[in-house]
Amino acid sequence: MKTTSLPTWKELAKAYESFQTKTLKELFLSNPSRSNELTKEAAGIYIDFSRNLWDSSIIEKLIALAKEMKLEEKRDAMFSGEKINKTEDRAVLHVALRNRSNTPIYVDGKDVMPQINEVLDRLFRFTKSIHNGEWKGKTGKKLTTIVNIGIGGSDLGPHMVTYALQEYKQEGMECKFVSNVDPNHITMVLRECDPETTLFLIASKTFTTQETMANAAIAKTWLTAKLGSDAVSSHFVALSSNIEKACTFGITKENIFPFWNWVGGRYSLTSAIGLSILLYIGETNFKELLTGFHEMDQHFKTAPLEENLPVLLGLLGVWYNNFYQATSVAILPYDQHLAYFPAYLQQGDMESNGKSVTQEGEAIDYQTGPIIWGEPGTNGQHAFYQLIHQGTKMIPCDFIAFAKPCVPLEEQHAMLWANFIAQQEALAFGRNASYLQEKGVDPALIPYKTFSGNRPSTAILAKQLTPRSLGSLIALYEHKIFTQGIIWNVCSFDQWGVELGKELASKILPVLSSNVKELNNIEKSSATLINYFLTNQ
Ligand code: G6Q
Repeated sequence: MKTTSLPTWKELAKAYESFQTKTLKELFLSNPSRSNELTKEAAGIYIDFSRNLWDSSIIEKLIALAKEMKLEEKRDAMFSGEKINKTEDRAVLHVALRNRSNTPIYVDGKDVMPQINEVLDRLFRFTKSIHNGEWKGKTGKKLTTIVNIGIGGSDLGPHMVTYALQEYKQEGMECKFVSNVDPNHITMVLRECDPETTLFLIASKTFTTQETMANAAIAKTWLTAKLGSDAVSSHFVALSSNIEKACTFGITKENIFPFWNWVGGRYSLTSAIGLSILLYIGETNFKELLTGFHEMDQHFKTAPLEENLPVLLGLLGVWYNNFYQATSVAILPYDQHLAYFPAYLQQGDMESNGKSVTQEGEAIDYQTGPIIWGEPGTNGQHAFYQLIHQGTKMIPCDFIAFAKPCVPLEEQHAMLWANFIAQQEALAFGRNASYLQEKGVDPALIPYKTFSGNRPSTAILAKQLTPRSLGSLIALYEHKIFTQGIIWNVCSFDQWGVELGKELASKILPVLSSNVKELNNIEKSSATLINYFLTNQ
């Protein structure tokens, strides 16, 4: 079914024809209660949607489209454990991992909650034993440096969250991440580690990922060279759904924390994959994180679409992506703790909705997932905001901020907030030529100093960055992505697009490493690169 042939889509296209000439200035002037009407709050997250190029009539039409695409039914299907990931024949149940109300959720007729709770309990017990020193390294020392070895979904989430929640870290704990197959990455990290106090978490759902297996092998060699081969059992644990492969690597069964095939990599940070987070921030904070996720899950599941934050955020994105033809979305956190949040969302969004066939396998002739990018403010202001303010592209921006700082530097936090507000005002209302004339600006410079305004932004706020608000914020985006996937009628939970490159790399590797000059099966253009590599060793 093509979304673009639906009556509600056609309605929106018609509405866009007349709406596209409206400016934010006009929209605010024509409706004095616009700010109130377009701010919504749930699960500790407050969103001001008012500086966007839409109004209640457009929202109504977008919601009609969501209903026509059966968003509510499909959302309920996800929450009830149906196999909505059709191309992999899997349920999609990251919401079960943080189901703090513990209501049963069935997959193939079996309630998954007991196994989730059992693994969580094991993770909590393990964490306690690391923190109280009951679990020791081979030489009897406490393990205080966690090295998570994983990539993609087994890295980005834990990395982003541990960085974001560093004010909540358990005393003495350090956490490092190795993901890239580039040998520089593991070398840089191991250089800073003491084998006697380091715990390696091998985070891989499949336990076959080339990068992770290569880095895990290097870590094992490094450790055993210093502490002997019997050190592995006290310095390595696995987070995986492939118990057999983890055992073959040399990790004992008791040291493997499993998760399940209905947890997608990029949605896995609240599964065993999040052990680095748990070890770093402790059980109480980790439970708060889960609660934040759960609160937003519940809101998404139960709130009417008109009040539903992830739904509104998702529909707004569809409006820009498909009608205004905006190709990207900037994620601009005004909190340095969220430095890795844009990169995390890049995977979450682009791997989920970067698709060009429908759920029925037909080619798509409309735009799907946008490009996600961004950096923390205010850094971005001195780098790429120029293009957002005065460039030729429309770039809808998500501005994220927290009212209360995590560190006691209120004055500087106010500076941050002044910038946060000012940027959105400048984008929305710009600065026109007549104002500049009145101010006596050199007429020759007026075109350069004019800001067109009318550039959309959404303010996403919470009182403070806490484990709970972070959980809600992440879930907000997860469900936004879900909403958009339903509208675009794509399977948001597979990632076939990463396979071809992997396959080709495995064909190229033997040529690079064994110096076999057998280039017959290699693409001509790649042969040039191979030759460059081989002749410059
Ligand atoms: C995410 C993807 C992908 C995956 C990595 C790592 O949704 O599935 O990013 O997480 O390829 O996979 P493993 O955890 O199996 O090593």
